[in-house]
Amino acid sequence: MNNADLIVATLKAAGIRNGFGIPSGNVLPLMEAMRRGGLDFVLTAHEGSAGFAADVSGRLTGAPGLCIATLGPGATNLATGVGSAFLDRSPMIAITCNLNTDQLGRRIQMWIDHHALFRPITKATFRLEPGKIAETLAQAIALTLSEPRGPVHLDLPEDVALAPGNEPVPAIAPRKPIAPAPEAAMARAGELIAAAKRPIAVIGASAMRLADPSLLRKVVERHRLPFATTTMAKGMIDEDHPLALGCIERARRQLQRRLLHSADLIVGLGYDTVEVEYEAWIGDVPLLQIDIEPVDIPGSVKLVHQATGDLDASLARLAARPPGSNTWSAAALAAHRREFQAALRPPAASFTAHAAIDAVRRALPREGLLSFDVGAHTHQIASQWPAHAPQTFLITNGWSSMGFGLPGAIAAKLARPDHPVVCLIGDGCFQMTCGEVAVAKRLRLALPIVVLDDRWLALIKVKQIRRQFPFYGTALQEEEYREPPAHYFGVPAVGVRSAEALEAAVTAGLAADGPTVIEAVVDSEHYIETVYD
Ligand SMILES: Cc1ncc(C[n+]2csc(CCOP(=O)(O)OP(=O)(O)O)c2C)c(N)n1
Ligand SMILES: [Mg+2]
Repeated sequence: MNNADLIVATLKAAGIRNGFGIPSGNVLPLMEAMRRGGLDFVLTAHEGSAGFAADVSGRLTGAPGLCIATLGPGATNLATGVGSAFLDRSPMIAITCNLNTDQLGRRIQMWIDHHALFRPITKATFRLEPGKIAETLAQAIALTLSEPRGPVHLDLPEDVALAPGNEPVPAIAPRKPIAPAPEAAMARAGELIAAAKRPIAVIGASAMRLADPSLLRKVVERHRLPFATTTMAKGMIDEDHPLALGCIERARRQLQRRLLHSADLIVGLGYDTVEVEYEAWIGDVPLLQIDIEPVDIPGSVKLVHQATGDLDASLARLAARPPGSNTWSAAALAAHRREFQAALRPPAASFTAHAAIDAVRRALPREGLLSFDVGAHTHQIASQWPAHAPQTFLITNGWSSMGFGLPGAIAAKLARPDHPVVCLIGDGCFQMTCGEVAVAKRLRLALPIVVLDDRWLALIKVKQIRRQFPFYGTALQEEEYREPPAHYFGVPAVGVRSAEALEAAVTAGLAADGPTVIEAVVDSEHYIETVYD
């Protein structure tokens, strides 16, 4: 057994089943240990994708996601995905395989200081050293899984990987919850909710990591609290719930703001300001914040109270408090939902982006997972897509990097092979990550990859319009649309020009024995109305 075998045995003991990355010679000892030890190495087309895939694995499996890269350019590519796990708070072990110890710091091909690179985007960065491998790994795993979760980077010099590993595999410590909020703070929170006449709960990204997500539903039902969510928290409570108001600060956000401004108390439940800062939308409405750490707000936000501590514990306490008697009527909430959903779908004779998104939703069963990407389509999807369960709506909104959707979908399908998974991305994002189509093919994943082909970096185009800049540098395709090639890397590709054809293609793609690229040629002109309202 060498140190690489010890690392692999420890990662497996932590529940990790695969690792994403791209090798070099320096990575080979670790990859060989993975092969021998039965920890699958998944070759990606780009290290950034390996990072995004590991981020999603971490969210879905409960074990840290694992990504692996070589030194220098491998590490800088990987950093884009590691940053996602950092701002979006996913558990992740990111390993860079380095030169031999005596070469570190010298002017040698590809060398850079990995610790300096990863320090600002990880919870910690460690060098793996002989005699301290087990201890360092145990510490890294405990750290990445503790709240707030986030990536830990490990640097592995090649000579260390190959040296005999005579340490025992360490015990993996059970996850320790953070301290609960003080009883008095929760009592005060309960009183404020009970006294409010028009309270609205806004569920945020910390709630994605609840051990028991059903506590959210218990809280809103107990207090009859209408609830909205941020983009990442969609599905934490089924959006078909009669108290659901939908997503805030995305498409048709003015409509949502109007309702939020009519509240007399906003109750932030696990609201992480990394997705959208409170001052962007809260106005003068008083804020009650219930989260795992003190809220980040400027003086203009009227914070009336905050309860900081383990979110499961806080919600369990709130769900047990006496209910209040607010004045919301079910009819008013239903009318708001109808108005919001109608406004997202302006009528048009053409095949619109919103019609395409609805067609994909119809084709994906309720329990299916969606992984999507960053652009105007993100806003539209976040507002109009009904999400029915936790962990079915996969996006980065803290890091907000293009390129998340396709590797995220691949990782989701690996983590949930029995669930239908669809990837839905913009054409700009597809151009950035289309090499990953070959990865899905190699893994034989039944994965429809729907590209919203609107020929623009539409989100930036909309911003050009709003700011009265001429269009420049935002067109992806200037010539007439031509049908896609028969295949990308052996993956069949089809072009569709109607909602019916798209729905049929996604249904067929879900039943196929490998991925399908479906290019939906859409008219996204309505984004100027819906996305930037
Ligand atoms: C890595 C990265 N580069 C640039 C951006 C800025 N950006 C946000 S959305 C977007 C356009 C995305 O285009 P596309 O995938 O076609 O989606 P659309 O806006 O057309 O729906 C850009 C360039 C980003 N978020 N991430
Ligand atoms: Mg586009």
